Amino acid sequence: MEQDLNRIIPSNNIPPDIDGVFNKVKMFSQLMTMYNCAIREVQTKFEVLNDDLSVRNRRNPIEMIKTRIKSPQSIAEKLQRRGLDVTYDSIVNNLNDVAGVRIICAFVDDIYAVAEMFLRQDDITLVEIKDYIKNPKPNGYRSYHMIIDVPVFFADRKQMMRVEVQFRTIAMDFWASLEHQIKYKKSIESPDKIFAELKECADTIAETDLKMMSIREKIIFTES
Ligand code: 0O2
Repeated sequence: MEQDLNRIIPSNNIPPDIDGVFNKVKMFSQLMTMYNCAIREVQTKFEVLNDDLSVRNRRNPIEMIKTRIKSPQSIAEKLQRRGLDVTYDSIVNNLNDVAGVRIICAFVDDIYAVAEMFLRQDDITLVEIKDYIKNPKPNGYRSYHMIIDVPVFFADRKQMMRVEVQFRTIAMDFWASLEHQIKYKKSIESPDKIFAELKECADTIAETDLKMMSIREKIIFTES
């Protein structure tokens, strides 16, 4: 154990407030556990909705659920970018997306239907909606974002925890994943051309999503 600690903090460089440092690390780790619990609550709610809808309609509106906790580095970068302190309180008060749940649907109208059903649950508090499907970003990004508070029952208390839920179609998710990877690549040849091509792809994907929806309508309509 002592050896492990020496690897993290060399013995000739121990900060005078070492207990304070360890206390902060412990509090940060507890906070991340709380966000993880909130993710599990939200994930379960969507799984239940999906199971119920698949029995009723013989079709799963949700194709996939992805979850993530923001990394300590991304948390610090986002706060610093906004000129805010990197502290426990600052994380809780200023960041909406430490806990993230991504709902991937096959069809655009499933996104709105599932989002509405989720919001009807009386323990969910809606904080904000950003509809980047109706109002895409200039780069072509499309997704339906929802910031919500969900109650989590811990050993000694109930606490509302903030979670960002992003809804996308499979195609929008494919696009966003690639765009995200490219954005963080330091050395791209002719980036303007690539971003223009990506914007074109985003528009084609949006058109295709609409066509897929109309094909599905025809299948459902003509099903015996
Ligand atoms: P990561 O790595 O996914 O965590 P807010 O969080 O609401 O206070 P912000 O960040 O402007 O403020 O909110 P917004 O615009 O709703 O974006 C939040 C998240 O949406 C981003 O988180 C991305 O996950 C996703 N997103 C938004 N715009 C784009 C985009 O142009 N391309 C891609 N690929 N994803 C996007 P992070 O923290 O940026 O990243």
